[in-house]
Amino acid sequence: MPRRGMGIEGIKRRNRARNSVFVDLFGQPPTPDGFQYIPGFISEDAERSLAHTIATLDLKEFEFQGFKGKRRVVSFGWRYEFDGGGLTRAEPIPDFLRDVERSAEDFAGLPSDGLQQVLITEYSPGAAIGWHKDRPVFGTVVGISLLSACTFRFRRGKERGWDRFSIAVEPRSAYLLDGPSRTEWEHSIPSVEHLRYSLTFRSLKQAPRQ
Ligand SMILES: O=C(O)CCC(=O)C(=O)O
Repeated sequence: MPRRGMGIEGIKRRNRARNSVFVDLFGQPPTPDGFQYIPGFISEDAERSLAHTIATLDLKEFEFQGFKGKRRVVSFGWRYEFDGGGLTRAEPIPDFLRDVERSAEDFAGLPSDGLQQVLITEYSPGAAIGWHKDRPVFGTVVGISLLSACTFRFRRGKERGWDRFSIAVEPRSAYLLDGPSRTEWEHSIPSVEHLRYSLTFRSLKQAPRQ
């Protein structure tokens, strides 16, 4: 599903080179270690087809300890219940996500079925996600964006204040959260202007209870 050409390894090398040039020239804060970004990860056709199917799914308002968020979600493979339920089995990852899942596993350097969970999130205009780290039961995260762009922000506490980094994440792009970008930095997305879907694939770090 990723575009043919230089391949994921080539794109990763190019991005690393671009990031270091960016830092050298403009003195911007460095990209959090373990974070990688690939624009144009999926084609327009794939985006259209994924968005079309996602629009038919039974998405529910995100619930966190009794509060409902403006974004709507559905999980496959596993779901994380924030009311104390923790990690529980969900419907298997459906066939329409299999190609993009394989591509995400390649990007993360994981074997087939190395990403056992996917959360599909719908951000309608005005929806956001606050500062957080993904739950420790999860390992690597690969996020794929559909339909519209957002600002993906990072922050990490230091003695006084925060280290910060942010990047415009475009539709059809993918990002990888691994290493410190996953475990030391928090991330958030401020309110989006236009409808956006994200597919966030995750590996499981801890053996599930069931
Ligand atoms: O929408 C995204 O790309 C990020 C989603 C996210 O941070 C999360 O579900 O924990």
